[in-house]
Amino acid sequence: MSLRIVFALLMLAGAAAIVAPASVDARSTPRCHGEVATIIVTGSDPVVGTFGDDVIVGSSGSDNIDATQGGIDFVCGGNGDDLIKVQWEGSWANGGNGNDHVEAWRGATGLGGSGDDEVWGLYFDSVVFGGSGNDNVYVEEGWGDGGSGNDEVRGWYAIEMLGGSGKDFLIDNVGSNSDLMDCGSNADTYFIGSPADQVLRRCENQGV
Ligand SMILES: [Ca+2]
Ligand SMILES: [Ca+2]
Ligand SMILES: [Ca+2]
Repeated sequence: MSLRIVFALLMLAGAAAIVAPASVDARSTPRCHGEVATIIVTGSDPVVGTFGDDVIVGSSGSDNIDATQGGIDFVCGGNGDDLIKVQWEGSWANGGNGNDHVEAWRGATGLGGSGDDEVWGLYFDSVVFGGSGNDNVYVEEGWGDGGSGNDEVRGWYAIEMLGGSGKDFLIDNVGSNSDLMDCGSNADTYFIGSPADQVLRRCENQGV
């Protein structure tokens, strides 16, 4: 092996040694919904997003995160019982572990994650998911999915309400006009406010 090749190999080894720590750092940077965090919550005080696009990662404790100011925001609550609000289409929030309260406003998407969560889709066209656990999913003129577990899915002018697996209770409130109520697997209970415009699937027991 010539000296030139040995030198080249040593240079390559050196380059690898320099690159390796940087790639480790990139992996360890907190992310939410695939994006690098712009705000990392460290304390217990309420955190308010900016008027621009935010990527907010909660602490391991219970966080209060309000990302309704403006922009397209991603919020990950992580562990703890979190209170999270996001607004506008494209914005996205996931409560993560714990019993979270997630609100998705005006076209945003909200996920409760694991745990027994309360997930609200408010002010038109929001999409909300309870995830695993026994969740309460409330949807106003949008889409709601209880996911696994025994959930209550309640709609006001909801477009679609899904129970998922588990014994769910789906309530189409008086005056609602859901296109579809699918209670999912297991024996579910449902209540409908206006039967004429309702498509029911896999809903076994009508409540009174
Ligand atoms: Ca959480
Ligand atoms: Ca859940
Ligand atoms: Ca369910």
